Amino acid sequence: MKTALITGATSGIGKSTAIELAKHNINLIICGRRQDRLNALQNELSKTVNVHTLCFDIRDKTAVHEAIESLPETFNQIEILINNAGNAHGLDPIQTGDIQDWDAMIDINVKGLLYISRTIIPKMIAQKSGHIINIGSTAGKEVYPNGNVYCASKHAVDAINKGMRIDLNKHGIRVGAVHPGLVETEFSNVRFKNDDKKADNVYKGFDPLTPEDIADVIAFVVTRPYHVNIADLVVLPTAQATSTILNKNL
Ligand code: NDP
Ligand code: 8X3
Repeated sequence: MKTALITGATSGIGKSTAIELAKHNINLIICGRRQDRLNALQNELSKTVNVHTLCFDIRDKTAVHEAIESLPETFNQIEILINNAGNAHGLDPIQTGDIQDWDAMIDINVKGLLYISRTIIPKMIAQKSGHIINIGSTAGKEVYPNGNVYCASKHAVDAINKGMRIDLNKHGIRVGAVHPGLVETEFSNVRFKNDDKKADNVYKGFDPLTPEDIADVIAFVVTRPYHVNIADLVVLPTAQATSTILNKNL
């Protein structure tokens, strides 16, 4: 049985991906900062597969390293890495953007993804197997109004995904990205700092993607035969034609 490490498994796309991969008999290392949620998910999924929890802040490179080094022998061979942890913080024009929000997005979405990848990739090279799925976004393909720094962080993920694929190709490690459009998760609650009414409005008036839709796609990607690498996949709700927030009244 393979083992997958999923960052950001306490909510949304990461949590749904854990549930979906368990159905495919993939053992799981689930990560996030909320241990209570990790415990609840572990209890739920342990009936089917082996589940280990790692509670750390992905911005903290020492914590990332220590968490991976703490893995017991049975979870030490990570074949699948789902780089999913991330969020938007704020939706402001560039001239009034909150610098703490900018730091958070760059530290989590870009540097955090790099820290965990840098810790795990050498192990994948040594074991001669690995598959990395980077969760980008349509915001990493096109910029939308007031999306500035979030979009920049996701453009960085797009570039890192391509760079990883080039560098790891000779080691036989598969690398690919899934870029979702609007998915109804806790994403907008975080973006709008728990203004839940505003967050709900993002998904009013159309059918957004669900986290299960993206989990389904990720499960498809990781269950392809070894010679197939899904390199770059954009997944939109049918109502969305391009990178934008459809509700203009936010
Ligand atoms: P959620 O807010 O529901 O989930 C975000 C996850 O990231 C949580 O599990 C959270 O865990 C984790 N996370 C956030 N900050 C940190 C941190 N500092 N350290 C460790 N973990 C962290 O959002 P989504 O599920 O929607 O987002 C998942 C990914 O999908 C993100 O990369 C996002 O950019 C991307 N995406 C989302 C879209 C959407 O419309 N929802 C569309 C396109 C891409 P915890 O708080 O417990 O640490
Ligand atoms: C998340 C999609 O459009 O809300 O990456 O920024 S969006």
